[in-house]
Parts: sequence; C-alpha cells; structure tokens
Amino acid sequence: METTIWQEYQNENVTVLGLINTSDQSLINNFVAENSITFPILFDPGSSGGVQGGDTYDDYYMPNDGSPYPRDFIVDQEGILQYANNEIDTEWMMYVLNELIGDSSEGIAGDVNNDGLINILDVIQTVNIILGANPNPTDYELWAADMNQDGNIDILDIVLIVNTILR
Ligand SMILES: [Ca+2]
Ligand SMILES: [Ca+2]
Repeated sequence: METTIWQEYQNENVTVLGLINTSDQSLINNFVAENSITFPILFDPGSSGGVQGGDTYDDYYMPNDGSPYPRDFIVDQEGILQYANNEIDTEWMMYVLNELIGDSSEGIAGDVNNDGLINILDVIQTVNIILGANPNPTDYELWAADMNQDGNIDILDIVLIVNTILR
C-alpha cells in the first residue's frame, strides 16, 4: 500500500488513508514505524482500545474467514465506492485507480476509441465530440482526443490526429 499505491499515486490526486481499529496511540505509532508508513493513519472511534471493533470497522465490515489482512476500499471523485476487497490485490487497485484518474499510460493520445490503433475511426469519434454527437464522452475519450492537451477538443486536435495517421 505504501510503495505501490501511495508512493506512485500521491501526485495523481489520489489520497491514501489508513484507518486502524484501535484508539491506542502507541499501537498506531508502532505500526507506522514498523511499516515505514507515510500516509495518514486515523484511528477508529468506538474501538475499545485493543485491536478490535470500532465504528468504521463495523460499518465496513466484510467477512474474510478470519484473515488478518485489512479491508481495502477505493472511493471515487464523486464519493462512490469503486472497490472493496478483504485481500490485498494491488494490481486490481492500480487498474481501478488508472481508470478513475484516466492514466495516460493506459492509452495512446489520439486513440479515442481505445482499440490500439489511430485511424479514421478516431477522427470520427473526435468530430462527434466536437459536434456534440457524443454528448457524454468519457474521461479517457476526452484525454485521448485532446491531442495538444490544451483542455479543448477542436479542429487543432483533428489536424494532429490526421497528421499522426499520415505520418
Ligand atoms: Ca482507435
Ligand atoms: Ca486540444
């Protein structure tokens, strides 16, 4: 969590919060020190003080056959839960995060329909966005169509996509 998620994504407006189900500050301090954690760790009100229970723990409880591994959740920009797991799966977490932040490494600028090729279909998709024929373009489509990354999708981007095709 520290290295794979927090170190990699903190500059992508991703916030990592730990929530430990104890109100015992020394337990939290030990955990932070032992694991070299730099993201914020909150404690769970309602815990009796040992590592058990707590208001948030109870609200988000997911059975996991007694595994000591904690639960991981990803909440999107709208406050909607997009991921919940009671086993560690950083690959899956990275996939979800990349989808949410529209990580450019997941696609090619100009490949608006995300089929791995830049061709006339992408020009058509971009024209559709400009003309409003695609009234709800996805974050990925908006990113891929904005070839010059100026925040607008317009004829300049079409020219750049066509240039890429003709190159
Ligand atoms: Ca394409
Ligand atoms: Ca543009």
